[in-house]
Amino acid sequence: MHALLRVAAITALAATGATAITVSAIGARVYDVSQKGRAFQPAALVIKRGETVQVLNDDADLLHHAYVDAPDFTFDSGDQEPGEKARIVFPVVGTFAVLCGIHPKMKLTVRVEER
Ligand SMILES: [Cu+2]
Repeated sequence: MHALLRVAAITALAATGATAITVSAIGARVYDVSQKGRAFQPAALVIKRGETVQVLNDDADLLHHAYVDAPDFTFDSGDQEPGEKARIVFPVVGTFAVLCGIHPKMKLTVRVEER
């Protein structure tokens, strides 16, 4: 990262808190995924290693609970109340299923490619 950008990232971090760390310090994309109506939308993504998938519980009255359980990568959001977002950073290359612990039919496939 360019030195000026790094300074900007640190300044943003000081100003706005943790959200700025993930976006600015890594400098990688964040992919937003809806869970409305008990379905991940989009249902499939192709991203680069180190990028972030942000799953939002945009259902008004349902809990969701996103998790990944792969041999080389695991993630667990805990219960997501309506309005809550969970950020999943994928550190390894591969194809991963993001599932919901509450709604077994929900599935998001994330293919992570080398940068
Ligand atoms: Cu769910």
